[in-house]
Amino acid sequence: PVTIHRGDYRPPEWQIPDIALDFELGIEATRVTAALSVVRAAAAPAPLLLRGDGLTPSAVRVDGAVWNDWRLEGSDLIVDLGDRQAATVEVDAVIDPSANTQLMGLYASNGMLCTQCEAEGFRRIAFHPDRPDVLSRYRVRMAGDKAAFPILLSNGNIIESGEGEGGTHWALWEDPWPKPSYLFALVAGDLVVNRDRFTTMSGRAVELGIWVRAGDLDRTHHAMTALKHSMKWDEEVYGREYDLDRFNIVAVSDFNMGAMENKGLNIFNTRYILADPDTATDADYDGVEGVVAHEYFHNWSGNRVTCRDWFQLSLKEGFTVYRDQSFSAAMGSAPVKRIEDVRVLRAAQFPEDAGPLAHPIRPDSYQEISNFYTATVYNKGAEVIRMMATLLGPERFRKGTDLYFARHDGEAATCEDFVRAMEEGGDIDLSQFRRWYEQAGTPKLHLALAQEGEDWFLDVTQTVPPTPGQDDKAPMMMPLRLAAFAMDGSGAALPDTLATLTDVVQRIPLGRFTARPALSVNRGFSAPVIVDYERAPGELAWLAAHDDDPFARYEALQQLMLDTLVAAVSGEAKGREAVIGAVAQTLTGAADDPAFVAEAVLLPSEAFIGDQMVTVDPDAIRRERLALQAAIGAALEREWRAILAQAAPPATDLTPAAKGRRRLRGVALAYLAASGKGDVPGLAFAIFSNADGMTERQAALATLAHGDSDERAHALDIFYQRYRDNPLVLDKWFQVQAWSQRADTVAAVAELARHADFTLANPNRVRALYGAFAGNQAAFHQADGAGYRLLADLVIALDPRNPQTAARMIPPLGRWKRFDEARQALMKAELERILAQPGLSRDVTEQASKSLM
Ligand code: HT7
Ligand code: ZN
Repeated sequence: PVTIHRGDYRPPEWQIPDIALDFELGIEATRVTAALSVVRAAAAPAPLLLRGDGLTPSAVRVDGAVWNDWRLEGSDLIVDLGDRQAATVEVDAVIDPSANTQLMGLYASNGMLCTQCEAEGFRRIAFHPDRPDVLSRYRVRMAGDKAAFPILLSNGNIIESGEGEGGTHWALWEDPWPKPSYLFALVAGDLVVNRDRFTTMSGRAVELGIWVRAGDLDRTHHAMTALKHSMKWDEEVYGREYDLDRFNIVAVSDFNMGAMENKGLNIFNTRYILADPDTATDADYDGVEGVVAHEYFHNWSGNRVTCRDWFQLSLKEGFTVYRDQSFSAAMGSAPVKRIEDVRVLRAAQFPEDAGPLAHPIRPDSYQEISNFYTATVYNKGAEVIRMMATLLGPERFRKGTDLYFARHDGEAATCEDFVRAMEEGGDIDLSQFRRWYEQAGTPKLHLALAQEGEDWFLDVTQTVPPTPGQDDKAPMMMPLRLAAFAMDGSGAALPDTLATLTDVVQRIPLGRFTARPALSVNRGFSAPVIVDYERAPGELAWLAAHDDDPFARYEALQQLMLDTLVAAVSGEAKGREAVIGAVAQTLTGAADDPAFVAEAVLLPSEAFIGDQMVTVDPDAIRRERLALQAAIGAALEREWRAILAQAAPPATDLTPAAKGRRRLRGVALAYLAASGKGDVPGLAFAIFSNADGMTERQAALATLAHGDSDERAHALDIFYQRYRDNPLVLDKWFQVQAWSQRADTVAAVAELARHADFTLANPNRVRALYGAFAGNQAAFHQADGAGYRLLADLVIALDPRNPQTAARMIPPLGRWKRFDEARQALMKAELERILAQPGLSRDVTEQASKSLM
């Protein structure tokens, strides 16, 4: 495969100010005519290069006349326009959406037609440069059978519509805002709409529509509320107003990712639109709110200001994730949201940064851009924006974003443009900070206290580990929030302080203390780093109880648990009583802030425990984590039972307090189950049966799924019978079984893959079973390699159908260096078996071959 390098960027030789697309729609044959008005941008004459993927041109015309001066080079179309400065180039082609199993370009899902063009899907619809720095105004005419496609949607505003011959109809849409091809969208199908209105800050009325299949309308209200909240928030916090008369969202069930921000016509995975209390958990509700916001915010961070090239992806994704995280924090509990975001970062991004697929948030090269929609580009990218916001403070950060939007509106910009706007708007020198865009790897801060009389100091030593292709690293500039407290009750303290790290070794004064203070460091997770600090006895427990920063209290308790678990895995019994005491102490705050308490008392994941070890021992981690869970469950049995004895809030109550109480009940049930008390299966089954909503029902089912009771089989059967016709809920049925801590989970997953309701055609179903399984550390890493074989079999079977989704399953196999020699050999053998398949996609080839390095 060809490697594309960031340094090779050249501006486009032709611009395309206007595009007219004409579609004659059919599920098996859609005729597309693309008329591109091209204008030479380069000084020297160059032929027009139009990318294609799976297209055959049936005719080419230039300025209305048949044109023969063209050729195909691979799948691309080269049109020689001589020394013309401008022309209208028309190309006809026919595509078969029903055969499009990749779900990129124009495809059929449940009888409807829809598109997905980011990153390079437009070239599967029409010949086009298909690069984000070519921006055009689009005029889209579509015609089709009225019975099959009563609704015809595209970007922008509808200009005209009418009836055609033989039961057909047509619509003409126009988008006044120039956009790159990846933001083009079209939907045709039998859909119903939830309509609403929003009046913008300048008083313009915007018609909002959420389009779904008949029967799903009642499940769109939360998404609509989230959309209106997002529109208001972006006006208030960033001064960004919506800029079209309509904003449409369409939900489709077959979708490679979460959603897509096409201008004025977002297309969503149903998973991030449909929610009602009976079928969606509180976490699902939060997911809907966050993704609706994310895609809406792209209207400015991504659409009005887009990316010059795909190396700049984090320009729109990192910034937009930061924006959606801030929005969700404002809609609910900010500390709990921060805990959740950091948990995701540590679970998905830190391992990526420490493995063979590590890359900077602005990568230097790629073979297949779809492989770079990663936790690094998205989530670490958001952390990098967050650090700039922290360094600048809210007012100067807003000045920076105002300048960025004003300066680059209508342009295809770079990460460098963003940083420069922050520097100028925020009046700060970010020269060194730019390393975050260049260097991969999670920085490590080694901390040590120093004392001169009663003056205390913190010595910070920063290292950035080597990553593929980057052996030597320079220190990063980062904000480090910290505080220090006397543990003797004297009240002496260093209040919340922001230090800026720039050097490899740096000393930070902490102030005067008569004895070693408790150190609260990286408060709020001000920098995405790993902190290495030898604590004094009792310090973590003290901080877990007394730190005035909730995130730091959470971190202290997690670290206490982690230290205990890591010691236990290497055969050392320590700290169990301190953990139980700290959990008990934290539970005293349950009535005031149940959501925070639920997060804080949760044990670190098996994967995160593994991340602390030189060689991951999945079996010992499972054993010791279960043992600690059982000990906490038994020691605090009264507390867990008291939490469960209180009535659950009604499922329709979606206030943060109600969600928090349900979350805590789920945690309490899990602890009680771990303690092995005989009545727990019955109790869980009663919660499952009496639940008035999915949060409680799923939590009880997941708890039962770990065990071996009659209630387990019974609950799984009831759940399946009740929801077998609801794909999103049936996904949960697959998922809870793939998460199970039972010893027979590998065999169970293999069996579920043969279930009549399992299909490779639907990415949600694939992720529900195999994505959940690959995250089940002890099962996936079963010593005989059966888990690895199962995942590799999936990749091999899925690749010919959907290479993007197949490639996203590979990273768990690439973590082989973290395991013992026997597992290493088994994992590598599966990667090699994948690579030996004939006709492998570029997506899977890149991920599997890099994973072996
Ligand atoms: N910007 C969107 C990315 C996306 C995507 C990328 C590759 C293949 C399919 C895709 N679907 C959506 C989603 C987002 O970040 O908002
Ligand atoms: Zn995005």
